[in-house]
Amino acid sequence: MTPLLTIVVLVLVAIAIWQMTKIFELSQIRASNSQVASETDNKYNGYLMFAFLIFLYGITIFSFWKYTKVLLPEAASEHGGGYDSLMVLSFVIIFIVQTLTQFLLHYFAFKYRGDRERKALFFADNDRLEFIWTIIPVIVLAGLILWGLYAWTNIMDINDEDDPLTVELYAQQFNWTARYAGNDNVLGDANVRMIDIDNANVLGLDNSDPNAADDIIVKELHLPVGRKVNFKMRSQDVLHSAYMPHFRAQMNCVPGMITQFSFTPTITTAEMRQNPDVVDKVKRINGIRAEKAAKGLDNSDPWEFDYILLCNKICGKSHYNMQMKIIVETEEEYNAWIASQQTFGKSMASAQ
Ligand SMILES: [Cu+2]
Repeated sequence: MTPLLTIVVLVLVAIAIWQMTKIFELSQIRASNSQVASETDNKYNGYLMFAFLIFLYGITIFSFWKYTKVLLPEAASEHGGGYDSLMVLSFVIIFIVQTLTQFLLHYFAFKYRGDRERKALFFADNDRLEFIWTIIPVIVLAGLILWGLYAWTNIMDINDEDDPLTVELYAQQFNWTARYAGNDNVLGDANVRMIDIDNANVLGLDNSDPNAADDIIVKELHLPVGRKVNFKMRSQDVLHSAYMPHFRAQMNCVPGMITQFSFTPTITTAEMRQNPDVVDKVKRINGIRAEKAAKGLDNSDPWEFDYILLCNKICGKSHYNMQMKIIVETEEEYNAWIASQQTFGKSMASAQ
């Protein structure tokens, strides 16, 4: 309440000062009309244009310096490299065009600042100029769009070639569950209407479907490196979005339908922890955490890098914390882990 009152008082004080200056201005009798800009005003505004340009360039350089380090490390999936190249090229083009056009905009505002001696040149149109500023964006944008479409069709080409692992990602407010298809690599039928919490059937698997018995339901996603994974996404309640930033992957999870995404992880968790960018980031975060620990604050335990699955649709009050750990490991480690997990059939048998 106090901050609100303070803000209200400050706003009222500002309005009072503004009104008082207006009264003061009105009480001044002026010989000349102050509403018309003088030569000094024009010059002053012309140079202010340059000052603003310097401010824009300054804040750009500052942002590069300060925030480049919070960007994601190298892509950990097969398609991620191509995706990153497309993004970098788009950024470079936008950066060059923005730097040039901002300079021209502000320079011309300065060059053609108000001058009583100068008369404006009038011409209706210039075909050559219009052609140039139409054709250049057309070529550049067509190139970007074509490359984008090519990348999109490649990434979204979900098929069963190369013996992919089938994994379901199940979203609900506010957590993720993963389901492996088991030995047959076919997910059993499931429907939210068949959810039976009392019998631990949390994902609503169809008991009568023989494909369901060997399915494995887990709360931590393990993936073998180098093997393609076909994800099938479901949602129990509202729109969620399965976002795996390190693999450059995202797909909406929509109630009532199954959506898909596919990628091949290329870097294990252990290898990614050695990546210089990741090492740097972990060091920085643990520095902050050490400071917190010294002050006796929460969330101050040392942090270790892990891949992560996040929800990227604002789905409710605990959306910010809807996440699941992803572990990319060698084929052997994965096989050992999956063998130690209980199948749906067994967990149902022990629940009854
Ligand atoms: Cu969500």
